[in-house]
Amino acid sequence: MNFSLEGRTYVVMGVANKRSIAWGVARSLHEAGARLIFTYLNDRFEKPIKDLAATLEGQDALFYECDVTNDQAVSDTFAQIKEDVGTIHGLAHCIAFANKEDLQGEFVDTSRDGFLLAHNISAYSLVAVSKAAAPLMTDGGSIVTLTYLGGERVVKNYNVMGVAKASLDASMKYLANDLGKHGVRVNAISAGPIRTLSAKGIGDFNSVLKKIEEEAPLRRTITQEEVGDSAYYLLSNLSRGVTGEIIHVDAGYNILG
Ligand code: NDP
Ligand code: N5H
Repeated sequence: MNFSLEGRTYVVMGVANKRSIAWGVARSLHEAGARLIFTYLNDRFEKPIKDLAATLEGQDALFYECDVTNDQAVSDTFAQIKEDVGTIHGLAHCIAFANKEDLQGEFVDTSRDGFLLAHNISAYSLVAVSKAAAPLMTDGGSIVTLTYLGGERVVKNYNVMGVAKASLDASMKYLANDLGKHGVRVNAISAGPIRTLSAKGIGDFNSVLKKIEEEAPLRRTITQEEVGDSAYYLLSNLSRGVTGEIIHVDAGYNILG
């Protein structure tokens, strides 16, 4: 079995900084020899991501601005990628957003706008991006998204994001069914809590991490690198028989009742 991703090209969406899960994915793919394409929200994030990517030795990365709420931006981005590199072999979707006020208190208080915003950025974006990216996967391909246990069961404060993740999980399965006939697989990784920019400022995050350390089967939290390596598996031929699946990379926490 050849574990190398040499000669293969992957799009990584959602690197905000070195703590991002997307950055863990990028590093695992880079170590396996892949060529990387990064997308970022707007020009505010262009320099930070370019500086970060410059630390990947020998990596000849490409960069595109892509706000996933903008249909034109999504189709323009993948049209440009097609022109610049031709075929891609996979894509990592590591994007989510909800208003801060909707990530505390009670879900019943969620506004219509807050609900739609969270679903637009965190769930519909996978559909839009998959539709634009799949035609570039002419040798077959693999798409991976990032989800969380709060989409499967009620987790305190996750609220509207839990409902958006349930939509993301179902979207992933319907996409897997549609795109399978074109040789494109679609899967999700359900990551355990990791301290990232998104998690910053969220009350009680320390106690969430402490509970995992006390109760998860492995008695510890997980890292960006561990999510990255599972994404590498899902984005490579090692997982060629797997689609429509959610892999929990959470030290086993989800099996607890
Ligand atoms: P980060 O804050 O590092 O990443 C979130 C990313 O979403 C940022 O890069 C941000 O881009 C991007 N984003 C937000 N809105 C848009 C938009 N309109 N268009 C394009 N990009 C956008 O956090 P994480 O690494 O934690 O999050 C990555 C994924 O992992 C998310 O789906 C999250 O729900 C999931 N996850 C995280 C867990 C955790 O504990 N951290 C646990 C389980 C799942 P920019 O920086 O340019 O604003
Ligand atoms: C149960 C929990 C803790 C409570 C809920 C956390 C939900 C987090 C997800 C979203 C994506 C966070 C979010 O949208 C934050 C924004 O309102 C403010 N932050 C930003 O705008 C920063 C600058 C940018 C970079 O962030 C984004 N997203 O663009 C869940 C935790 C135990 C696990 C967790 C943290 C899950 C998850 O999905 O991220």
